[in-house]
Amino acid sequence: MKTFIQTLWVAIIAAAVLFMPRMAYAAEIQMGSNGNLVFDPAEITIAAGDTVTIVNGDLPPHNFVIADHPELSHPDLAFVGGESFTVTFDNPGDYEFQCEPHTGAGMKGVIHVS
Ligand SMILES: [Cu+2]
Repeated sequence: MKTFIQTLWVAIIAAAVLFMPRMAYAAEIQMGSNGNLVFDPAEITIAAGDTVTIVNGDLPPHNFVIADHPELSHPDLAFVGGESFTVTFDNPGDYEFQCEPHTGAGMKGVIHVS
């Protein structure tokens, strides 16, 4: 019985270690990182149901627009550094996003949702 309880504990701890980071996963993308007109990182891979927080950095204003997905976009311009918003991606796919004022400067990226 004691061995069974010990084994059970090991299994519970192993499961917690395996699944905890998954449950708590939330990616962050910075806009205008280090004074450059970029998203940082510009490419990430997340799982369906994960949340991405987009944080305003340098050289505002910025926005976050995914063509064909207005429900996931944040077209309002962010003017204040540190301003942030979160987007939850429920469906798998590749989501190409851009900052409308700076698309010509190459401020774009992609989120892969597996
Ligand atoms: Cu921008």
